[in-house]
Amino acid sequence: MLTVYHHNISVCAQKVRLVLAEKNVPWESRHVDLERGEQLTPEYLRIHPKGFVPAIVHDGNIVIESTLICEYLDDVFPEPPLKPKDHAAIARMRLWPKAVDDGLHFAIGSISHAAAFMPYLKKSMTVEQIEERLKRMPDKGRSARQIELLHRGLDAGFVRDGLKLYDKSIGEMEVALERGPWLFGEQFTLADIALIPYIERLDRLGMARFWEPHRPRVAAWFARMRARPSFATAIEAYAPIGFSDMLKAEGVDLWPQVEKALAS
Ligand SMILES: N[C@@H](CCC(=O)N[C@@H](CS)C(=O)NCC(=O)O)C(=O)O
Repeated sequence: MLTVYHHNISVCAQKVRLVLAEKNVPWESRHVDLERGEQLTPEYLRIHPKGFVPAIVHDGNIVIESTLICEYLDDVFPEPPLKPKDHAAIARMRLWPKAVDDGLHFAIGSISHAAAFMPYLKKSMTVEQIEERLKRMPDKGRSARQIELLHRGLDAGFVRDGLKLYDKSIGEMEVALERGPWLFGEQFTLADIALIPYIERLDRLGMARFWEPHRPRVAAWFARMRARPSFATAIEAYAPIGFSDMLKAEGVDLWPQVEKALAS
């Protein structure tokens, strides 16, 4: 029995759903309502003490942290394998999920909040009300960052750093894709799964110019990824439309601001 605690547009949850879809493993869904703070209930904190999605419970065993969950699922459900065979190659492949955990995850959170989530909240709340709510967050460092996002948007220093990190990482993807259709050559691996939600989110935010038109291999990789049945099952089915699509729908183009941040 496999239960997955997830959220429809969480990038980390998307990775786990992608692995499950690639392996065609049945699972039971527990959607955690992050907007209503369900991740902080005592029941959920018993599963994930940090109050994050995703988490899985497999035959009574709890596994947390999306990268570790993906690895676990690949070990327990080996077909089709999502890792190379050779140990040295596995270590190199793991540099991609590590890059996500070391920086891109933080970056996409900041960029998404600055570009779309904060403007979305501002539609129903005043800046003062949002600030009041953010001040109540238990993690004071995070609270301070969110307040900075609220006021400075894409101009906040750590958002600029996130945009620059993305630019560098997408440049590295373009180079890696010289060797084959996937990040690790001919084989589709956990490296592709680790990155796709983070590229998909940028696309939804209207920031495809990170790779279009000057990084054609990344563009082709993204198109190949979107054509896989797992993309429809694990990503599109859960978020046909979300507030990350708001900018495109409203015709807002943040690219001039992104370009300015990248040049700063
Ligand atoms: N390193 C963790 C990060 C998990 C994480 O940041 N999850 C976000 C959604 S993508 C979350 O649950 N946020 C809830 C919150 O911020 O309260 C992982 O990869 O699983």
